[in-house]
Amino acid sequence: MRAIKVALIGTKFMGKAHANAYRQARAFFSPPILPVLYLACGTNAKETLEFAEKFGFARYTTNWEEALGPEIDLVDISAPNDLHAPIAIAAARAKKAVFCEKPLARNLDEAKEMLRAVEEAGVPHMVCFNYRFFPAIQLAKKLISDGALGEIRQFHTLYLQDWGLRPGLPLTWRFQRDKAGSGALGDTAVHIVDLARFLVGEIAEVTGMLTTFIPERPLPQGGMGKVTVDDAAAFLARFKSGATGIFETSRVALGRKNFMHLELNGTRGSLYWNAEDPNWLWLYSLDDPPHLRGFRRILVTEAEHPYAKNWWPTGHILGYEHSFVHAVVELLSAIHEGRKPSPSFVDGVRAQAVLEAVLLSEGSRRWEKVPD
Ligand code: SOE
Repeated sequence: MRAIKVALIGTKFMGKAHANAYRQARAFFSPPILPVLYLACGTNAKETLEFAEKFGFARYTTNWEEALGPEIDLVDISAPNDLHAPIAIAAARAKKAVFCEKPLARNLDEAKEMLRAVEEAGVPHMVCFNYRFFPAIQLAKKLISDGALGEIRQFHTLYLQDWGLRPGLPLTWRFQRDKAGSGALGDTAVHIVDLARFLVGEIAEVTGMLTTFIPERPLPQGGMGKVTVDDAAAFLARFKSGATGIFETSRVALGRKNFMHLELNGTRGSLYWNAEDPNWLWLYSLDDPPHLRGFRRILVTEAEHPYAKNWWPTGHILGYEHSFVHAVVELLSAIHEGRKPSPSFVDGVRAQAVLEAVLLSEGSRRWEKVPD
């Protein structure tokens, strides 16, 4: 059984989600390649040691360049957005497989540079758009691909959170353009843009609106610092297929925690899903006899459903962390089979191109084409 040594850079929210995913992938999916938690990289030595001990990494460091060492096979980038490009480019040049958190980069140029680096190096590359890997989203994809919804006409999506309202929340990297690239646009809208591409298809043009409701936040050293990114983003989209899309995201929508809602309306059926209740997929189908038509909810935990048989008996539901396990299984399987993992850096660039067009339209107050 082949094993690959993983260097994980980032020990906060995403670092925990990824470390947990490698451990659970081994335990529940017996992947063809076994991930070995080899090196944990963080910024604070004490915290990184604790993280390494909790998750079972062989070594830890506060110098991410140690991830380029000869013993490492896979570099997992779960660090803030401004580190995605330098780490991915260096890892590619060191011939490592690269698994990068979303958004791929802070902007389109940086994303393209990262794609060039991994393609020139010929290394496996994947972006962690984890929401694709909820069983219900995989089932939705299958229904759409099988034509169960007919032609998709409309895509409506909200991704609302309210952590940005936490009293006294300091000016962290997520609120600084030079570190994050954008605010809710690149942090949460990027997920629903990826799901739109996954479920409906490529987006041709957009027109958008970005808003910063809270213009400054406390600095750790005291005083206030200027917020240089959006708290909320909303945009309209026309897909290349002719379908229409309405997107909205916010990190200051009071009362909404991780409220991602997707709805697709087709000519033969419609479906909707919500990330806060992720085991249910709601479906309306003209294939049902007229007297039985209505949105019905499917509990996506049957053995026949994606991933479900690897976990628990039917009805024993899954959660947020399982989407990362499934993403890791896809990465390991793709590496084993010698094929491109999906979604790859190409998907990361395509999503970044949509965000770039929204940013452009905010300035131009016009519809903007999504660059190819
Ligand atoms: C914050 O908005 C955040 O942690 C995102 O960065 C994640 O991608 C999302 O899954 C949960 O919310």
